[in-house]
Amino acid sequence: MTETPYVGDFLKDSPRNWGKWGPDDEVGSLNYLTSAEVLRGVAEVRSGEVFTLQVRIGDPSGDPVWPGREGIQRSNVMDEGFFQRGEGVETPGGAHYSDDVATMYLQASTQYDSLGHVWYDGQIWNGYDAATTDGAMQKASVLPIAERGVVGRGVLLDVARHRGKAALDKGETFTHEDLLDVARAQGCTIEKHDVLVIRTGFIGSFYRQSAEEFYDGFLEPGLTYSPELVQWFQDMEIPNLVTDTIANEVTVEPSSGVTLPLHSALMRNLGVAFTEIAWLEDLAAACAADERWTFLYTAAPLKIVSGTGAPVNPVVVR
Ligand code: UVW
Repeated sequence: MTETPYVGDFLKDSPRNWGKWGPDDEVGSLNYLTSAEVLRGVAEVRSGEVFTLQVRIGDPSGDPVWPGREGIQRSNVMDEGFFQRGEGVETPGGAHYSDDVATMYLQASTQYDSLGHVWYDGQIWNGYDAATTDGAMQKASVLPIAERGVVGRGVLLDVARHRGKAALDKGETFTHEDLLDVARAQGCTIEKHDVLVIRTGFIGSFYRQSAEEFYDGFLEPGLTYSPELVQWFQDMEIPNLVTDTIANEVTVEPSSGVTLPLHSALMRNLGVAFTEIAWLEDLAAACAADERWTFLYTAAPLKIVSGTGAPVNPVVVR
């Protein structure tokens, strides 16, 4: 059996955008989303329908998370019961209130990863030193993305529907050429600077089965690395990849055995923003119903100082 290569060797010839937006850049390819791109997105709005793309926090099925992470713990620490027991802090006027406390992995719901979330060779996006993290990201955290916001023209590529499946199988892969085929079949085009929204059906399937079944032999379906695919993202100047999987790419690249190489090739090297665990079922049904697959995509992750990522509820208007 051949040994899995080190990701730095595997990607040694992969293109990089380090320095392209200056030595202090922390939002990478989101720089492609200029005001003109915002207007290009606005021009896609026809019917005024609104879709929110976050999964529910606190759903009885739990939270779909990467193995090793935990779902979100929310507990109530103040409600009418506290006041009736004399444990609430009464305020002048006598109105009562409720409070919840939540503990969560920042990657445990629909989320933006920071550009510094994944690295190799001790360097994160733009060449910043990964070691300066020191318990709190000093560079390329999620905060600059949150403060900037993300608005542009989005295109939904429904790979699952194209393959006639409710959801892709575990480990099932597709390439950028498959995305072009899907776009052709849908009668839409992928344009330069589009926010790519890719549906695999995988997160939808989380809610239709037990957690045991979902995590058994955990291997997400998704885009699979090739130099051509990375070059296509580079040529198309894709700012943001949004998918309904936990990690936006096939868990293990089949030919090399490398885990999540697109995190390194696209996020670390090109500065492509990653949005994961998106809820796409309702949006996809609407797009299929009237065969309109492009829309205004907007997202504002939470402003978490030094965050490795931040929960988000993207809003699509079509
Ligand atoms: C990992 O970091 C493993 O995945 P994600 O991008 O989903 O956080």
